[in-house]
Amino acid sequence: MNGKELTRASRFLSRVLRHDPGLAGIRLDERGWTDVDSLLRGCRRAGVALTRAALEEIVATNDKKRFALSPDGARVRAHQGHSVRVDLDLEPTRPPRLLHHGTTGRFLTAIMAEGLRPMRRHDVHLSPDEATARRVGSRRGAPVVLTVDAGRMHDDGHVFRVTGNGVWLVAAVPPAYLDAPTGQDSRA
Ligand code: HQG
Repeated sequence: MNGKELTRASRFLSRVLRHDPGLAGIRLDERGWTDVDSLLRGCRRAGVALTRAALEEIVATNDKKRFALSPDGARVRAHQGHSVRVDLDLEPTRPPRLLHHGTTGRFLTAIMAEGLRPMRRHDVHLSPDEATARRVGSRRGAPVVLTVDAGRMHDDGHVFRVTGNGVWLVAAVPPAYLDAPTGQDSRA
């Protein structure tokens, strides 16, 4: 497969493994895993020619390391980002003192008033570094990077988890723990 075909297959896998397993005629188990052989058959039926080798290449080289193979290589799942109900079975973990969330200006007033909400996903996604948050925000327009007082949230009882590819998850971030760049905080 060439780069373009791999990207297309990777996008399709994101949709199937996070949002719509029915597209490939498969099911996810309660932890989000699915059997690789059925997945490859389902992808072929849906018109996305995917071999075992190509899947392994996608898992290894995907820019955000979105997917994981089980240790025996028989199953695969998305690390995070699901809209279908799955329990990723991640341990509650103490976060670093600060985390970051990349968004864009038009959401800022709502976010500073009601906090960060998971919207269509299970959790709010936070990045350990500003550069990653900036990339996330730039998917939707000129990026704005918010700082989250994660250490204080954790001390106040909010539960954080971290995925295998380094994304921090939390149910919501109330506005009191958010900082916007100078001049952009509508509360200021
Ligand atoms: C915004 C991608 C109004 C939030 C990325 C975001 C990430 C609010 C959007 C991962 C709000 C939701 C997640 C509120 C939050 N009012 N807007 N109260 N609270 N928002 O895509 O964090 O490519 O569900 O700021 O790289 O952008 O899929 O979340 O703009 O890692 O692997 O509502 O998805 O990774 O958008 O991105 P999303 P996100 P993948």
